[in-house]
Amino acid sequence: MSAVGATARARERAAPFAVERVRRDFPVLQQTVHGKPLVYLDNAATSQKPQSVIDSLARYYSEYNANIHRGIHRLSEEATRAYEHARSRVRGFINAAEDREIVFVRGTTEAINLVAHSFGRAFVKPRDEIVITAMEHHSNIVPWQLLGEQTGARLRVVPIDDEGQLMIDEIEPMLTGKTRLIAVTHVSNALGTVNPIPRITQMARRRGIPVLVDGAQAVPHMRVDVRGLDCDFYAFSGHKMFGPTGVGILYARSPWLERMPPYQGGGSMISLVTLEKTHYAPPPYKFEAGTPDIGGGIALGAAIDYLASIDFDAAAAHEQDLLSYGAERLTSIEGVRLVGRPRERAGVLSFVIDGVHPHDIGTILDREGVAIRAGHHCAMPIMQRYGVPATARASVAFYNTREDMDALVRGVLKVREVFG
Ligand code: C6P
Repeated sequence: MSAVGATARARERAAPFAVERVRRDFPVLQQTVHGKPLVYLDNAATSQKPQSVIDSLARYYSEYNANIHRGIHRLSEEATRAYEHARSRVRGFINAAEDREIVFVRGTTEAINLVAHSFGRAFVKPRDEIVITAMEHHSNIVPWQLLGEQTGARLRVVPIDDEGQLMIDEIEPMLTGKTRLIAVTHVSNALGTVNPIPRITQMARRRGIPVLVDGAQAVPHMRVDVRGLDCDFYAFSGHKMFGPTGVGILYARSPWLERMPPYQGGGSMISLVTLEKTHYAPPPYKFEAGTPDIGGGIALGAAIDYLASIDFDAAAAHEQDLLSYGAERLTSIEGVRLVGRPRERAGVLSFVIDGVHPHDIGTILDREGVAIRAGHHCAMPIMQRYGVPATARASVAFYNTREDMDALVRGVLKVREVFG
């Protein structure tokens, strides 16, 4: 799904998606809220977890809980094996070349902070420039501002148009001898825009500029191939892709990991410590100080196994159907306006209703059993760009249905009724 045409072709090719069957794998979805069947449309904030992921966590804690890379006893060996197996599953999932390019972190936020600290400390100097875009999540803005304060580097910001598309032609003139990094989201969490990452990496590659991609909102919705994208860094969170909270991934090309200094010091990231000097472990361990979220890492592997067990292309096509159906139905309601109409969209429909604060939309929908997010979505510059304080955001996963979109629309009609 890297272009409109590709999305349309995927839809044509894909077999119908067995949504009712996959819904049974997600225990949370089987409940009522305020006496109504739960309609969970807050997947961009965090996705629900299939039973196999929950079982994987429970199995680790009930059968082989032990610290990893340290013990020589059986449980520790078993936990280490399972954790490293999960690393391999992640490598395959994003088509990285080697396991050592996969660094376990807490989530997208920590992954980007790791690069800002480590890459930033080693390679960014006063008056250097980091290029970001106007549609970034705060996680891909604030770490670069902090780096700027510490180093004297400055940010250049690629603007977006009224539809919520990146103004791609503005990028090339921004790239100069001072540009140290381009940091760009793959999919906007507030608008749903899918950005043309290969075009950006092509421009960057010609000038030897590395590219970091925030993949938090992409991995749950499309096949990601880091080598196909040709990016240097790719960050994502386990909890948005049907895995647990507390674990995420930084992919980095191994030459960078070799050259970058450690982010944090402590246990596990060393090969030899004397009171005078420390020799670091090779990547990825150099960047994994302290005891990680072992159960979480293993369960992230289980989430990838789950995704491998469903027809992912059919799931993606099903989501596209939900988004176009939902967009059409919502915009047919008087006073409802979508914020962002990108050519290619994933996951998210952001909207506002004339004269109603998005928080009121969220509250009324909740009484109908419909869970959405209302607010600035940790993307305040986007709200400023569109001159709104907040939006209501419905975000889908493959387990949502057209009936869920109908429930959303019924709820929005109720909002209109209440507010006249
Ligand atoms: N967006 C949302 O409701 P963490 O919190 O580290 O797992 O992910 C941060 C993050 C980074 N980039 C993008 C594009 C994101 O969407 C998010 C998380 C959630 O939109 C919570 S604010």
